[in-house]
Amino acid sequence: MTNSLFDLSGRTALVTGSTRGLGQAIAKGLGNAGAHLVLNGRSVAAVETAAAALRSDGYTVHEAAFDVTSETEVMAAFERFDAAGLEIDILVNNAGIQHRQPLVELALSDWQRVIDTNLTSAFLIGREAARRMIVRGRGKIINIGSLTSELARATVIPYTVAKGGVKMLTKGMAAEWARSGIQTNGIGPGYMLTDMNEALIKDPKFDAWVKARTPAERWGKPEELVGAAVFLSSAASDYVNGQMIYVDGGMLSVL
Ligand code: GCO
Repeated sequence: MTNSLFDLSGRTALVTGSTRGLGQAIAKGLGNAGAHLVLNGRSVAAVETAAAALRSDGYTVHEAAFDVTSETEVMAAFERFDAAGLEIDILVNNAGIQHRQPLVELALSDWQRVIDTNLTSAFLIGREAARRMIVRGRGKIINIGSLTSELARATVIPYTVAKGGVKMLTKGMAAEWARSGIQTNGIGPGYMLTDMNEALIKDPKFDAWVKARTPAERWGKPEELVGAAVFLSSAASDYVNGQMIYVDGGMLSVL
């Protein structure tokens, strides 16, 4: 007797920034739970490559290369979904970039780029997805936050501000869309072994700090986000709204 509570069969999941890193791991995990996948990235070639790899493993995969910061491209992508009869049941707003630089040296263009990619994109894509989910009376939206949704780290302030905004956007979406059968929640990854963090992982001092500051005394693996993602994508979370689940080895819980 399998437990259907976490079964995503018959559902289609759009994961932004899913050609690598956390997005790729989350997409594969949702596919393992039965979802059909819509992969996204800015690069057509990277989306094609990631889709081919997942298809060779037996997953049902659609390709949606678009710039998540472009309202025009986001709206055109959803019009293509509509034309193809592709209903996005699950949206994971994962796309994000990092920019490490002291605020006093930061250019406005870099500030804007991080805010646009990490926060505004979740609004743009969430708005298009919700317009359609509301009609159907159901939907799951998962926004990917960060430890920096709660605590600031010097030199990553635009990222911190954006991820703090992701937490409040999650609550805002819940406030407006829960009545329409949409559950919006967030996942806050801890320090994960990703390309984005390569410089930190390779820095012996930073690596030692992460291991000392984290109760689990290690970095997280991208696939360790899958459980929370499947939970928040499934019927198991039908009465959960506006919450952040921190998958951080306990870092946020200790001094
Ligand atoms: C950094 C890291 C962090 C982590 C993650 C922590 O420079 O401190 O990139 O931002 O990636 O977001 O939750």
